[in-house]
Amino acid sequence: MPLGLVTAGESHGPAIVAVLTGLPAGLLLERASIDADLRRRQLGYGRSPRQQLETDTVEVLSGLRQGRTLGTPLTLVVRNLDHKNWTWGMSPFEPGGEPQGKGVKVVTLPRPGHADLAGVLKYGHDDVRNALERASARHTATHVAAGAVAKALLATIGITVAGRPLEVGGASGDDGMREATDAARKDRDTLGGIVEVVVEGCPPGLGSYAEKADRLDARFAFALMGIQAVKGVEIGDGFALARVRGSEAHDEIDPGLVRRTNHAGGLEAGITNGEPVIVRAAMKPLPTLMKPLDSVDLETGEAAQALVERSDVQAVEALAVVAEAAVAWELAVSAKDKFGGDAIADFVGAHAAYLERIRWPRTL
Ligand code: EPS
Repeated sequence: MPLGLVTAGESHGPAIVAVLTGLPAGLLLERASIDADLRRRQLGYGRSPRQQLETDTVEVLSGLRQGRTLGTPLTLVVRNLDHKNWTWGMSPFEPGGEPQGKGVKVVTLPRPGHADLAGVLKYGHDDVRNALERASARHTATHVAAGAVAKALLATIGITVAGRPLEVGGASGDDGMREATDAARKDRDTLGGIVEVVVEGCPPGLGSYAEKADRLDARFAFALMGIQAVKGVEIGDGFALARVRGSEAHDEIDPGLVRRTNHAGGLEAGITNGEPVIVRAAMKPLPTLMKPLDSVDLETGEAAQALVERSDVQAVEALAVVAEAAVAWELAVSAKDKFGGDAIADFVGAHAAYLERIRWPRTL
């Protein structure tokens, strides 16, 4: 059975949820390592005051017993602690009584760059909130929880996945990224940035060229583009490869089947080639500015300024964790496709047998 993932939940609703299917039974999961990734996603310079309201931790509703997966759907829940301020405004049924708390006023000022305008037009909403709640990057927490499970599965076959920020607002280095963030905060503006995810320990042969959708680079692009605010994805040297000749672009093969270089980012024809997998994602500046952009009031049709809500100045460090989770999930899907297994020992055994067949790593 292939790995499957469905997520649900609104930013200020009671909780956000992920349901994972197809996991082998017997996989050891530790609450502390899932919570550590949830925490990493919340940290980072430039995060919103919302993060002081939330302490994301995982709850498990099904599929796990005493730390081991049961081979049944695994349900992960992250509560929105801020929901207590929105119980009337986000009530799933007609709330009755006097309006109180947040979310009671209809939002009619769409933010350029957010889901607001396209969302209300597409779904026929009168209140922009009905679009922005699910479009919010809050729900990346569920993907991070799922990614932590994927990393646990990949660890059983020696694969590690790590994401880090490379640039914020065009600046690199810890100090540069901080300074850029401070300057944007001072101007009541926002920033984007670039993150990189590196996979180590991956054998050749994950992914396939058989169909477009089987190509692992295509799956990474899909998974990363699906993260809020991501506008570009590159594998290995990506766009830079378009500017060099073939003699400089390709990774020559030495005895032992190792490569002299890794311009391809560990992927050829959508299949891993045994080198580290390198994937980058570019994030646009966040669309909620404290100094709002020009927009239109959807109620009056008149020029107005976009909605101002609390916002992150930048969330690039958070994206590094979310991108890591997305890459880990897609890699786990392809590892499960390749090695199968209802029980974790089957999965690990199939991986070992495969390495033996291809004699990997090659030691001459
Ligand atoms: C987000 C807006 C802000 C962010 C949120 C993403 O939330 P709020 O509207 O509650 O101030 O803080 O991110 C998170 C809550 C999170 O946990 O990452 C948006 O519009 O996408």
